[in-house]
Amino acid sequence: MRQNAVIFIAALLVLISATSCADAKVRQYKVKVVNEYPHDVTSYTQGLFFQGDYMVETTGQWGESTLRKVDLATGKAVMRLDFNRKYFVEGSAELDGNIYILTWKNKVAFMYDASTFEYKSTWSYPREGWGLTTDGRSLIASDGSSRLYFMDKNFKQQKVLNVTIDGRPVNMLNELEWIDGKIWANVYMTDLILIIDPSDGKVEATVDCTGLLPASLRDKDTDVLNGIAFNPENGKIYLTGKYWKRLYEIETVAK
Ligand SMILES: [Ca+2]
Repeated sequence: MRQNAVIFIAALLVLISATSCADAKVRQYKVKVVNEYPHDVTSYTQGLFFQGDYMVETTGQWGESTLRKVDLATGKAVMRLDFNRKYFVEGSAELDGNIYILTWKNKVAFMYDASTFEYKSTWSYPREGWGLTTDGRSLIASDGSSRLYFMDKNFKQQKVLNVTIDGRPVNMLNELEWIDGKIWANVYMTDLILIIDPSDGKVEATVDCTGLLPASLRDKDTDVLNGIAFNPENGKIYLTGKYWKRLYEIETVAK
């Protein structure tokens, strides 16, 4: 697995560097840290989005899966739900007053009331759940492939978007966030985020997050970048990772 991951990342970097020559339209950004906040190191971040001034986060792993409403300044949960250890929770998004939550391999998705965290429904789900976001009308999900699945709020599939750079598919799309009419997607096991045009799946820009979490804040448990949240009320963008000690407000700058 680890060897496959290294090969995959190497191939991806070759693809992106080749693309930057072949297709000048793919813009390349890096990140500038504007603010940093504490992040719960027990949080294996899978889903991240804003609800008013609060961050909502879903976390994965068997026996560690949670839904949390988090105070940004302290990183502490003001509301928290713990899932039965038979569920490995993945991405999450809020649509029309409900929070939708995917699971990795359980083939179910959950729906909770967004303000009370009251359980509402369990839906059958046809594939692995990875990331989830919404454009305000559809749920948009990844499954670790290069495809993004658009579904209505009853999980009825509306369309499948194939994500490509220079005509070639980009696999391992993970955590998602709808930002200003574009889809931002983490590429799993890399420091790379893609900015995707939802109309045709073409990657318009890449955001290189290398070095975002400094070595001084990493330890043996620190895992990969995963977690993108946008606060539409102030336009701020936040990033974190699995078991990271920090959550960052960032801006993109040309590379
Ligand atoms: Ca997100």
